[in-house]
Amino acid sequence: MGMTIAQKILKAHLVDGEMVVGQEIGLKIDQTLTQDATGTMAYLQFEAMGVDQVKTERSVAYIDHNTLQSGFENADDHKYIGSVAGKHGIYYSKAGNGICHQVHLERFGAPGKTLIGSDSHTPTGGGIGMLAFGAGGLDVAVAMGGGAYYIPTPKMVKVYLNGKLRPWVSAKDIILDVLRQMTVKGGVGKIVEYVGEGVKNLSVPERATITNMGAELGATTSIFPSDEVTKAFLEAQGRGDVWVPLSSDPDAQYDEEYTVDLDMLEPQAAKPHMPDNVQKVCEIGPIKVNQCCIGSCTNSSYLDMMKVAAILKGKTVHPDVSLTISPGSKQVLDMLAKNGALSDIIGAGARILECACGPCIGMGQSPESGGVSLRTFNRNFEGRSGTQDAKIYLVSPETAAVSALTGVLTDPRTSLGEMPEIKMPEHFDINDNLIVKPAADPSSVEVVRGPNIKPFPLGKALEASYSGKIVLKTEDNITTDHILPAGAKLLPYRSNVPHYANYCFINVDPEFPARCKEQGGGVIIGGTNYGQGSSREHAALVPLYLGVKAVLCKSFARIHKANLVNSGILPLTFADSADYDAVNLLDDISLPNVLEEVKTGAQVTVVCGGRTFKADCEVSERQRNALIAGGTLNFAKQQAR
Ligand code: MIC
Ligand code: SF4
Repeated sequence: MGMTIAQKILKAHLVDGEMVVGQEIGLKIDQTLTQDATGTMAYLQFEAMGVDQVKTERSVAYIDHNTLQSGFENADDHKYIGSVAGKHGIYYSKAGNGICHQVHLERFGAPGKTLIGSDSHTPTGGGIGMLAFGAGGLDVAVAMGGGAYYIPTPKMVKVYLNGKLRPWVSAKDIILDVLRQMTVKGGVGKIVEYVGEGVKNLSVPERATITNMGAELGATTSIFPSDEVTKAFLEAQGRGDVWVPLSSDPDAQYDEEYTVDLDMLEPQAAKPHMPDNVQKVCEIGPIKVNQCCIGSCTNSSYLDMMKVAAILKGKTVHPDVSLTISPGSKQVLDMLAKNGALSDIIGAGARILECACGPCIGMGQSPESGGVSLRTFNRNFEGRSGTQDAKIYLVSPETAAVSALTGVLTDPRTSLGEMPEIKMPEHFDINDNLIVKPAADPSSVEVVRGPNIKPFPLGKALEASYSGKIVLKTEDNITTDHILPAGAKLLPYRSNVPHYANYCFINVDPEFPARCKEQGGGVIIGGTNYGQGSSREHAALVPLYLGVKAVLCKSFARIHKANLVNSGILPLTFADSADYDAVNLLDDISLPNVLEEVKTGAQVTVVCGGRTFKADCEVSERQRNALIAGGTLNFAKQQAR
């Protein structure tokens, strides 16, 4: 039987298990990446493993999230990451060099290779035919140490792209349409592949916009073929030697299929507060806009920025709108500066921000109270911008730039006539002077740990039975931003779990941290798709620190579930989702036979609110052992003994 692109790469990297849908497989990982908001934990865990030099072909540590440095904390984190990188064979991309996914695509990614990154948008690499996964920091640490990365064998989804995009319609509109069709839960346990004649009409950065936002589908990852377009991109980056062709076999089997007719597609927007709440821009109508933000790992390529510059050239941003621009990398910004496009952007009145995540993760530029902000980003979860009642719409760079001029949400086809044509450059300007190579003599490097860097919590071995209280009951689609908000005020504490713990679920139930402390922890109840969004393992480590022993919900998002297991928190799902309605905050809850049940893979008996019912603990053998030991690191230590 023929294979899909992803199956070919999976097979070439398979080191454990069998590729049977749902069964766990272990993969050899060629490359890793971290960013600073998850990196400190990943490197503390890597250090705890006692491995001297990374065993991957390439590992890169990026500084792109916490670049505000409003106190010593972030700068200390950067110093720690830089020194740990130098000592252990990891390349270090300094603050200012750009957003991890954009820079990795430009300078390191390679078709046919595997990549895991401690950031959920790592699948951006699928734009050049790389099999790239978002993962928790511990999984990245293990991969750096040469260990396999484990995932349940995914189902395969085909998205057929027909035809060619019309002027003013862009890659962002394609992925927004896929989100409309598949929803934010539609990709869980699946790899999404883009095929069809429409593919050849999309450049690598456009493909990367699409694979990037595959994270919002909940997909394991997304991937494009590696073809002549990929080759030209890599050659233009001076890296033609890493190109290999890759495509699916004609008789490859897919579990699901979707179609997007590119020539029929119109500009789309994801309305507040979910990326799948998608409607055509022309149907939403001319709502008043207060802010437009262009950038983020989804839409900050040279191509995107050149389009924006061409739209803004010679015009002025509407008096009521604040327009921010954050180019994705130093390469992009440098090229805009050299060819004059930066001047067109500045001249129109845009505010130029650093090449970093910035407003996407609430590091500044929070909108005004109740403000409407159009963003080219990938997430519009409530409160993520830093303003709880702001209304965030996710749109293409074209829609954002045109609306910044008109002051209202505007279908870009309607106002400016002909779309300026932007060509991919034959050569990108290459200057890697912000990427520090690992030290030639690792023993000479001293790892620097600032006072904000606190040890990470470790789980406790599972006991025969458990009893406690329900400390929180939540609804469907709880995001990791709900579990642990980010933003300018809290991101500085990513290396300080005890302090960060005071903000756990703060926007859902402000009493949660105090309640956990009072009860000595307990069990969290959730609805469907619990833990969607970011890969931040803090969303597991902090509840662990607060004594949470289990999360019992209707279903989990993939990365968060893996992070719970890694930290030794039981991921349980209601066998009968009707039981969800019968459990309430502060009910007594016990798992009278949990150790035996987890050991044998039986359903877990739950006694709560005077009723007895069953929950599933759907994990692999490997994960079972980790849960029994109280987390993956504990289990690894036991095995080492
Ligand atoms: C995000 O977009 O939410 C982040 C910030 O990049 C996260 C990682 C983090 O929380 O540090 C992600 O997507 O994984
Ligand atoms: Fe950074 Fe935003 Fe991309 Fe996350 S989604 S990596 S915060 S730019």
